[in-house]
Amino acid sequence: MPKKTAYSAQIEYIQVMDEHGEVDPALARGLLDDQEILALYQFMVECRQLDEIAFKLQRSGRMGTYPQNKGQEAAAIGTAYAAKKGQDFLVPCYRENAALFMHGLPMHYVLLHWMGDERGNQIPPGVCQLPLCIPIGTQMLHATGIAWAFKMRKEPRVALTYFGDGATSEGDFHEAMNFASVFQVPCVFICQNNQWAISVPRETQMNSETVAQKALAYDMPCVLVDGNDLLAVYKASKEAIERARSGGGPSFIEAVTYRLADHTTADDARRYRDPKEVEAWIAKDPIIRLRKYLEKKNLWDESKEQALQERSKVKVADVVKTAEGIAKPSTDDIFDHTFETLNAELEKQKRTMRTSSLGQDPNQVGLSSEAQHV
Ligand SMILES: Cc1ncc(C[n+]2csc(CCOP(=O)(O)OP(=O)(O)O)c2C)c(N)n1
Ligand SMILES: [Mg+2]
Repeated sequence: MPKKTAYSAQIEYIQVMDEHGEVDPALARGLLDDQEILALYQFMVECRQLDEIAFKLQRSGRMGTYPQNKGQEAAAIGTAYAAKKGQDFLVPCYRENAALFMHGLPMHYVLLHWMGDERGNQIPPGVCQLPLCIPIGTQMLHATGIAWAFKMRKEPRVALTYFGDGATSEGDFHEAMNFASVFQVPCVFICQNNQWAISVPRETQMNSETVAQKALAYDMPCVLVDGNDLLAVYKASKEAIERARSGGGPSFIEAVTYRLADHTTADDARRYRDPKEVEAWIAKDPIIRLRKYLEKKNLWDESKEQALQERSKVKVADVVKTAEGIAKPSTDDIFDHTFETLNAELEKQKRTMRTSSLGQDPNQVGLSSEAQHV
C-alpha cells in the first residue's frame, strides 16, 4: 500500500504596507481610506505619548511597574478598528492599551491600574471589555466563555482576545483553543508575537517555526501578519471577525511584532537582547511607516507633526492630572472585599496596616498608630 498524505497545510503571511510606507495596491483594495489612515496615525501617536509618559511616571516614583506597549500599537489598533465598539468584546492581557482606548476605556484607567488602584479595573458601563489580565493565559479562557455566551444567546457579537507568544506555552491557551474550536464560538485569538517572553526568546520558548501553526491542531483558520503594518492587521482581523460573526467559528492571528522597550519597568532588556536586533526593529516601527505613507500622499508634513506632538502632550498631561487627582484608596480596601468576616490574623493586619510594622501587636510600645501619637 502506498503511503498517503493524511494532512498538509500552508499558512499565509500578509504584509500590505512595508516599512518604507509602500503599499501593495491589490491587497490594500477596500481596506482603509486615507482619511481613516490619517486619523488612526494620529491616534497611534497619542497612545505612544501616553506610553512614554507612563514610563516616566514609574521612573519618578508616581506609578508602580508598567509594561510599555511601544512598537506594538499597529497590532492593537488594527484589530480593534475591525471590531464593533460597544458590541464586540475585548479581552486583553496588558500590551494593547490602544485597543482598549479605541473601544472607550478612558486613558486614565490604565494609569490607575498600574498605580495599584482597583478602580482602574472597574470598566465603565457600556464599554465592552475585561480589565487588564496579568496572569499569563487565563484571559483566553474568559474570552472563549464570553464568545460561547454570545453564541448561545444568538447575539451577533465577537470576542477578541490578546496574548503574547509566551502565553501559547500555557495549558490555558490550549484549553481555550480546543473549546473554542469544538464549540465553534465567535472568538478571534490575537497573538502578539513580540519575539520575547521577558528574557526568553521565541526560539527557546517553542520548537514550532510559527505560533500560528498551533491553531492547525485545533482546525482553526490561522494567518501570520506583519504586526507592525496597520493595514495587514486590519485586513486579517476584518476577515476573522466577519467569519466569527456569521457563524464561521474562531480564528487565530499571529501578529509578528517587537517589544521596543523593556518587558516592564522592572526589567533591563539590554542584559539579554542584541542592540542590533533592537535597531533593526526600530526601523520597522509602525508609526514611522504610516508617517512615510502619509507624507508621500501629501497628507502630512513637519508642521502637522509638531502640532500633533504638542496636542498629544497636552492631552496626556490632562490624563495624568485626572489619574493623580483621584483620592488614593484607603489601605482598608486590601482587606475589605475578599472575606465577609476577617479571621483574627487578617483583622490584626488591617488594624496594624497604618503603623510601620505590619502584623505586629499595635499595643506594643513604639508601634502605635500615627493617630495615637498626635
Ligand atoms: C501564570 C503566570 N506565569 C508567569 C507569569 C510571569 N510573567 C509575566 S509576563 C511573562 C512573559 C509573557 O510573555 P508573552 O506571553 O510573550 O507576553 P509579552 O510580555 O511578551 O507581551 C511571564 C512569564 C505571570 N504573570 N503569570
Ligand atoms: Mg512576548
